[in-house]
Amino acid sequence: MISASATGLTSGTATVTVIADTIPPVTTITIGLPKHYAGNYIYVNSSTSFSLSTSDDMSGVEKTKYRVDEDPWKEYTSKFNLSGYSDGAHEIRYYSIDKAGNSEAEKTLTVILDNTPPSIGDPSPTGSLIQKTNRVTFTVTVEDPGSGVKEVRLTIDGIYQGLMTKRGNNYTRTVSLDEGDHSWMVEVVDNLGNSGIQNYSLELIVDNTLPTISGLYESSPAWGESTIVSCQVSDEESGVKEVFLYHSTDGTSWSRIAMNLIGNRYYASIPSQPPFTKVRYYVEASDNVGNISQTSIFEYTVGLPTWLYILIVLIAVLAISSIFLLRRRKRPRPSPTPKAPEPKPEEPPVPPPAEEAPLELQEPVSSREETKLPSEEEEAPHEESYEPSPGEAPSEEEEMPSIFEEEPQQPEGEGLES
Ligand SMILES: [Ca+2]
Ligand SMILES: [Ca+2]
Ligand SMILES: [Ca+2]
Repeated sequence: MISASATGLTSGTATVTVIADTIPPVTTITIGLPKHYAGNYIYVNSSTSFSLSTSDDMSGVEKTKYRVDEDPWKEYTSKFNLSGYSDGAHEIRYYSIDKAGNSEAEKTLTVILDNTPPSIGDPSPTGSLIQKTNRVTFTVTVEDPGSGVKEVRLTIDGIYQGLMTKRGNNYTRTVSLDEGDHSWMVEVVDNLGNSGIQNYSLELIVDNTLPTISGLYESSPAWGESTIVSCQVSDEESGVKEVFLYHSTDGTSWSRIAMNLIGNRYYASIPSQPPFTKVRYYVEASDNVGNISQTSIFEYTVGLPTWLYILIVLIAVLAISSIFLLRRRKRPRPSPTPKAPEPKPEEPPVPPPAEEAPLELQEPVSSREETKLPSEEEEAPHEESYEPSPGEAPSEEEEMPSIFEEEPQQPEGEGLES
């Protein structure tokens, strides 16, 4: 009860009801744009505004205060931002007091400030580009440690080409270009709209011509010798990268040997193969942009070495000459056959023994001797062996071989016939 008195007033009573305000006000914070939520993190940049609104149940709001990190408390009058603060995490604390003096407990909002556009690196291609086709793949690496990369845009010669596609940290896009000079631009944007631009230049040279292989040479191989293959290779645009020699002995499986440039020719050797082996080979050359040319398939047969040919010829010559020599040695011996005329005078008596022989065979003689010595044995002892045996027997043996000769026999046979 409250009592009051004043002069001239009649005393009386009045009742006033007082309601105590014991509930503090409630303050909420609103984050403006731009902002980006990622998991539990809130990304903002220095243009992002923060506003605080407060309500109180009874006595009304007396004031609202806030501070950033450990800065002094400020009385909130209008929205604010984090301009002037460095990138990274920041804490915004705030509270209000009502007119009854009730103070709200401090509230805290943590945000990550990101004012930095994504970084752009490893641009490709730049400078002079020689390649097989006019399809050019542009590549850059783009990173943003803050709110993250949102877009990477490609512009060539002032014409927007579209977004580049992410592959790991790389962003690529393939475009068809004419040969010659070009400028290209990459524009990057993060999730808060922080953007950056890089410009590059490029000269495109298209090499779609194959290397030229000429002057192919192969050493004529023989047994035990490797085959040296050499050739010249040239390429007008990107230049010769590699030259390989392929060879096969069965026509299906191929072995590859790198050919080495010595002077202005490329060389490689095929290992030695057995004589009469058929070896197939061809040469393949590539330029620095991947154009590949091949020769047709060539074939050779491994021969015998020259020294072996010479040896064979020498052996043949020796063999022929020795045969001639042998014949010559045997021919002079027929000359003693003049001695044979000596028996010739005795030949006339020969026919009679031929008649006597059957007579003797009919006479008592062993049967086995009949077959072996039909007429000569018995004739010989009768006429020749008894008389000339002491001195002439050896001469007969030497004369025997002369019988195998055809010429000496014929005169005897003729004599017999006549
Ligand atoms: Ca209150
Ligand atoms: Ca950023
Ligand atoms: Ca070429």
